[in-house]
Amino acid sequence: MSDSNKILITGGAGFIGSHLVRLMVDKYPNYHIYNLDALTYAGNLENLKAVENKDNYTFLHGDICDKNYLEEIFSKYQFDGVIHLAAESHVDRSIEDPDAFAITNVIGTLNLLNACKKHWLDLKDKRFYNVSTDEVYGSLGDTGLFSEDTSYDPRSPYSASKASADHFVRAYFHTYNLPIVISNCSNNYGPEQFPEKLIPLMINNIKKKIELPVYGEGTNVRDWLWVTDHAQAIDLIYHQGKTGETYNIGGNNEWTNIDLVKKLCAIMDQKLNREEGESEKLIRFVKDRAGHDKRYAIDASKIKNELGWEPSIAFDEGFEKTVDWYLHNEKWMEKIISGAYKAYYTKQYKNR
Ligand code: NAD
Ligand code: TDX
Repeated sequence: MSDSNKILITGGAGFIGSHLVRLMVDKYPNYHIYNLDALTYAGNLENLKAVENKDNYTFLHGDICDKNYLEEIFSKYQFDGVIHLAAESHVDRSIEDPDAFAITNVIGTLNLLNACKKHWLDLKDKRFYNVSTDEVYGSLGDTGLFSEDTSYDPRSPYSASKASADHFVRAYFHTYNLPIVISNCSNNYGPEQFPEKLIPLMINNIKKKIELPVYGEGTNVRDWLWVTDHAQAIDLIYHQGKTGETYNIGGNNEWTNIDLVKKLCAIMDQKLNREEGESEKLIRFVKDRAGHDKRYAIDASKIKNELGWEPSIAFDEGFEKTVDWYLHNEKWMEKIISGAYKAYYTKQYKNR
């Protein structure tokens, strides 16, 4: 699958999407990368400044729920491949408003599948890649790992919507031979993540000496992966993954939330010349997330053995780079914090 050269990336103005768009535009000057994004609260064109004037990049402002718009761009541009990341991505929001997740994540994905099915009369060298999450597998106990054979057991409205999308994608492979591939990845961290997510939220709060809301007892475990490593895995799977297959992607890097937040506090104390232990005093154990999955952890041996992918950087290095990025990009953060997000965050926090 190496000769596809007109690739539609959806959700390219979001956190992972913008890393992927930049990687693909730079790495493949002979490809044309089309970025379709609705610019919801989570979309941010500032993340794409480095590529916005490149000849092999086009931004398409549109909604994957708008079938007419999809028809228009599929007719006009004749894409060879789709890498689908556009989604409502935040679990807490899915608990408050599940419908938005069903609409974008399920119906939006279905619309894209239908557009591919209609326009790809010759399926040779075509590919629909669905970027999914480890959360579709449910919640682990103290031991064990999610493999590609783990049964789906989604527990939040977010993960239910992502699981449903994955099922539709596989159904289009089996029913219509649509050449698909899926990956399920663990928690990403790095620059340009929307500050509703744990790490950038905590960095911002520590910096401003605002309380640090740790859900429940902070014992839930997540497996963290450097976002560029995820983008590189997507590139590899898009080009070399086997049609119809699923690949798990993970960092082999499990942390309890409380240990992660304490590590962040320690790094930030040093960087901000604060007394050792000062930021930790901001930690508050707040009401738990409803249905909070206990532990996620990925067995990434398939992608390692079959495609040769492994995380490229150690967590300490990636974590420090992440902190530095947010500390050096205050304007990026302030623009988001002072916008519509402020009202959402204040409301969330008051409810806890
Ligand atoms: P994000 O919330 O940062 O970005 C989502 C992007 O999708 C935004 O730019 C937004 O404007 C766009 N979008 C939303 N609804 C849209 C619509 N209807 N039409 C067009 N565009 C729309 O999300 P992210 O963290 O970058 O996640 C990207 C994808 O990767 C998602 O599918 C998510 O489920 C998956 N994923 C994320 C993680 C993670 O840790 N963040 C881990 C595994 C998988
Ligand atoms: O304020 C907080 N306090 C807290 O304790 C927030 C925002 C989160 N948490 C906890 C909940 C989780 O156990 O931290 C952990 C990480 O939370 P999030 O950053 O909201 O991520 P998570 O719910 O694990 O989901 C993420 O990883 C998988 C992404 O948002 C998903 O899109 C992805 O699929």
